[in-house]
Amino acid sequence: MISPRLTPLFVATLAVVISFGSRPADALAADFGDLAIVGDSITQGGNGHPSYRYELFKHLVDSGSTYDFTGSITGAFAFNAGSTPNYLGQTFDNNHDGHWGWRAMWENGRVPLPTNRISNNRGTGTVENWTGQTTQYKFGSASNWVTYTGTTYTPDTVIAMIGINEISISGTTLLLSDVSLMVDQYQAANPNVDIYLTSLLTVGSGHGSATSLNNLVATYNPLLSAAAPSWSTGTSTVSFIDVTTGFNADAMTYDNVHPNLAGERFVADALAVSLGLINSSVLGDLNNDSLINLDDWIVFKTNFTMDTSSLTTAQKLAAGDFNQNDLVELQDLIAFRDLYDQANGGGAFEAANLAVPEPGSLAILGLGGLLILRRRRAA
Ligand SMILES: [Ca+2]
Ligand SMILES: [Ca+2]
Ligand SMILES: [Ca+2]
Repeated sequence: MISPRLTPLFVATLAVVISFGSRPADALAADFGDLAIVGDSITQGGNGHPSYRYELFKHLVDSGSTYDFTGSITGAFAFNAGSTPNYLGQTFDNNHDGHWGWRAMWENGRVPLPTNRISNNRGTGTVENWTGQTTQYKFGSASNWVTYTGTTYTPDTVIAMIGINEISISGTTLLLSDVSLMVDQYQAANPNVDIYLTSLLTVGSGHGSATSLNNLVATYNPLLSAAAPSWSTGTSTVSFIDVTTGFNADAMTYDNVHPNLAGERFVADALAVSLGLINSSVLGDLNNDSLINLDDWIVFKTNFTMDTSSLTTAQKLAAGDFNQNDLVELQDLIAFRDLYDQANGGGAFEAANLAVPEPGSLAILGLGGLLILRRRRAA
């Protein structure tokens, strides 16, 4: 039994992040061109939460990547994105195709968009409308065609997280088919488009259908992972990105479905690693030699208690402020321990006797921190 304090969110975050682990350590700035992030409410944001797109924006800025967020919608559900301050002098470009409450079956036009799903800045149209391939879409019924008059774009890159609103209705096979159709439509708009399909996030235990939904998600994500590469063409690469392993929906959502700040960062960090935006392939590799070992512990100890408030997101992670709370502290130490154990085997951190803080650190950790470490040892 692990107490809640022993399972901080970012430990899980980093656990999944290092599982990607195949990017060259120097992969940084990339050119994403016109970048459409597509999905549902988790992608649109609202209720004062800007969505993971804002945290991904910071990674794009940090890495010096070129991109233009593009999409048929600007802003959050009900225009309530919360606070999205400029980052390193750059403004958050809130263009996207995240549609609050929508389903893949509507976005690809297979099923008419219900008339009650367009209010509060939820958008209109279909992928084929957004990408300028047609101007008509079915609205309310299969016989009621209306004209799309919104923004159009030709994406160079698509990131899509879609399906949680329909997986219990469609089942995994039909959902996969609907996502495949969306891929076809984006490839028709631009034969050279790069498409990243993310796993679906789980929902929190307080959700009324948590067990059945999470079972469906657990079935669906591997299916998507297996299918996505097969949808690549000679000029268009389709990839799967796991943003779910380690996602703790109880702790990382504000309503059992939509990510809170920790959840937004979790998703964005997983995306950033997979997209090659973070400087090391291995989080916790503080000296950037692609290994997690004693040398990194030495760096971590040196950085302990560092104020990282003036650093970029990437720099915070590189300094050991894994939870990005502007301080390298106990929670980061616990995260480092788990990263170390993942790289070197369960219990490796304790076996190396690295957990003994130096005298100066003892005072900083305080009694609570020591108790946590001791309890962990006894567990
Ligand atoms: Ca834009
Ligand atoms: Ca290292
Ligand atoms: Ca920290």
